[in-house]
Amino acid sequence: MRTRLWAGAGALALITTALTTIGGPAGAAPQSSPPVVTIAFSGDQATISQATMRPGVVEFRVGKTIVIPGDQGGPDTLSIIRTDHLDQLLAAVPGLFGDPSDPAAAAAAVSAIRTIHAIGTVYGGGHKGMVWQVNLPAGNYYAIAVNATAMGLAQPVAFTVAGAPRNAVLHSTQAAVRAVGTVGHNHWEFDQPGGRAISWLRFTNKSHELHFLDMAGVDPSTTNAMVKKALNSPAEPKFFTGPNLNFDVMSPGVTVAIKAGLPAGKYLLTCFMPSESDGMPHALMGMYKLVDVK
Ligand SMILES: [Cu+2]
Repeated sequence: MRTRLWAGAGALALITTALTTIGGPAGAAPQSSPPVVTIAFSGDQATISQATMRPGVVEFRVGKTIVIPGDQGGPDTLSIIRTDHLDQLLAAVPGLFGDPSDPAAAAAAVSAIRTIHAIGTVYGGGHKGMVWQVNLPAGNYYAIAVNATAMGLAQPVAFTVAGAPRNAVLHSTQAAVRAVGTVGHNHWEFDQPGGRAISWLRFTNKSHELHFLDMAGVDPSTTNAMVKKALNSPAEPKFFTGPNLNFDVMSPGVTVAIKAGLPAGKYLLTCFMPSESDGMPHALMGMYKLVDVK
């Protein structure tokens, strides 16, 4: 299985953007609807529909994104990052992309991810069509195509969160995914109380490392042994069925509500961010889980 780091570049064969654009019924309306903020690209410049907003829940919608050229290229993701050290953060990103079986590259990945963790907070991100809500505290922010910007192909856009706090309640959800564990020992939890069809999914990073969420439909016959074998093989596994939710990197302590109509079936949860312990992609350290969506 080909692994991905900072979920934007690669794995395009698995991406079905339609999945993330299908919304279910609105469900219970929040006490006050959050501002809807569109992030997109115009040429090589990221854009945002409002440059200032008050602290509280914001609903982000991803419009046109930048396309990275080449065999491993394709449409990039747009992420929301709070930092006072953008240049330093971007300079660390290429360090994530080495071959983890090379000790020098693994050490570089450890250094890179620790730097990014220390100087920024990432509030998620996604491909074109992705919609999510997140509670933003006051601070200096950027909407940024992380991979393209680190490659010199794109420019981020700054925005500011300041003023009196607003509503802090996220959209109601029908299921929850949590990344939990200590550094080097991350795993997934999933629950769908009541078994109602999923139109919004809650994703919480309760761990101490950064993670992205890759939730891919798999054949009902897929077993943990088959996943483990695939993770240790360069070949593409045959168990993927098509539906795929890719939600980009999120820092510890962050919770989002993602608008995603997930058809019932078996799914594989993975994350391939390099570990702060040894630079290995989390999934290869056991951060994968098969779950049944009702
Ligand atoms: Cu991870």
